[in-house]
Amino acid sequence: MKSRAAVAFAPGAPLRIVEIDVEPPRRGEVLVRITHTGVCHTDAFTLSGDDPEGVFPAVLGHEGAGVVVEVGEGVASVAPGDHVIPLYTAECGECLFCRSGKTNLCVAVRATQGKGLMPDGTTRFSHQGQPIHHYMGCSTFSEYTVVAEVSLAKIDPQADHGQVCLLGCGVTTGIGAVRNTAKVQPGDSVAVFGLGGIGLAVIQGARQAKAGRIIAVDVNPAKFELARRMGATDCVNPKDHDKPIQQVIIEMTGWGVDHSFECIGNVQVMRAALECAHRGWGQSVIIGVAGAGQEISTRPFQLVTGRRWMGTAFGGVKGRSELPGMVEQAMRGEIELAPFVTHTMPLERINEAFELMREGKSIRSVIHF
Ligand code: NAD
Ligand code: AHE
Ligand code: ZN
Repeated sequence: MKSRAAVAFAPGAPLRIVEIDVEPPRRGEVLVRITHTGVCHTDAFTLSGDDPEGVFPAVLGHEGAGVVVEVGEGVASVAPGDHVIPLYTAECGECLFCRSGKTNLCVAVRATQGKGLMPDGTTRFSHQGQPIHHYMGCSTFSEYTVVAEVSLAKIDPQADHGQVCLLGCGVTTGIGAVRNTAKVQPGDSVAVFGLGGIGLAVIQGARQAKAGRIIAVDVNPAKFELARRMGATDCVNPKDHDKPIQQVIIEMTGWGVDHSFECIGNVQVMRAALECAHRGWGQSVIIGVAGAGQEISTRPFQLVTGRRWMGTAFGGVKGRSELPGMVEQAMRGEIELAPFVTHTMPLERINEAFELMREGKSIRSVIHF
């Protein structure tokens, strides 16, 4: 079938809106009509060419919601008409990781996903006879996409796709990092570095967890108003200080914060986030994705004196078993999604969404088809 899609033909180049060919779903696969998709910084990161797993040409996008159109052989957990959110972290329920009860990092389709291919090692997308790669197992920048059955969360059909698409990545990642990874407790102090969709979701999660002080850090002060609305108690711009930001936060708090979260993808800020964690027990969660070849460093003494360095993917959330419940929480107003949606636009204007993000003018642009 034909599908309108925004295709990344080459790193660094704008997406091109073209008509692509989409093959029917094979065994264990599902054809989904995407209704809405957010644009996450990770899409921009991969488009930039800095992602070691970035392959071109590809249909990017991993923060979508849609409706099942057709299922391949053997698919039993979803049927045509079901409303779904595609998952870049699958949940097969059977692999070593799923069975461990310790992680959401299912490996069922991860190896081929990282190569931009379906689990059988081929692609369902082409343009003028040339193959186009998939992305993160989702490829939500195409009106019709094919994903593995294990990469679909079935959600309440009453949910507003224009909002719950953000649970496909950003909001779930931030809230999940607080609930599942850091396990923030009432009264805990928190510092959040980077106030995009991820950082603001961390703040919302911290407020839900009844954190005490929530310190929001960004070099763009335009982000502070929404951060305060989400629950930040203090907003700090590192540019307003002539000492390292970790020192500023330690001076604000006495011994540092109980939890810090890096939501940027900057390895220097990752260090600062670790070093502003409380002596003896403070923990720092890396959420941001850093470019190929970049490494983190700190003095080992920072860890010897009790700080813990951690990371999280999709906020530790198991997509098929836990995301439907988060959609319900959003429908009940327990997770607030509306403030994240600063812009909406049709697929044809998707490059504006990347530009708005780059300029720091948006939190999330939601694309509709
Ligand atoms: P975004 O671009 O919307 O927001 C990033 C924010 O960081 C901006 O407000 C920017 O002003 C701020 N910033 C940049 N440099 C800074 C600095 N030196 N100090 C303080 N603030 C600074 O991005 P996003 O969509 O919120 O994503 C954030 C990061 O999280 C990205 O690296 C993305 O790839 C990553 N991510 C990871 C996961 C995961 O599962 N681990 C999921 C989603 C996104
Ligand atoms: N491809 C990159 C890694 C990118 C990465 O870390 N992705 C996050 C999700 S970002 C969503 O916006 C993630 O979930 N990682 C775990 C996984 O299995 O991909 C690289 O460095 O190769
Ligand atoms: Zn994302």
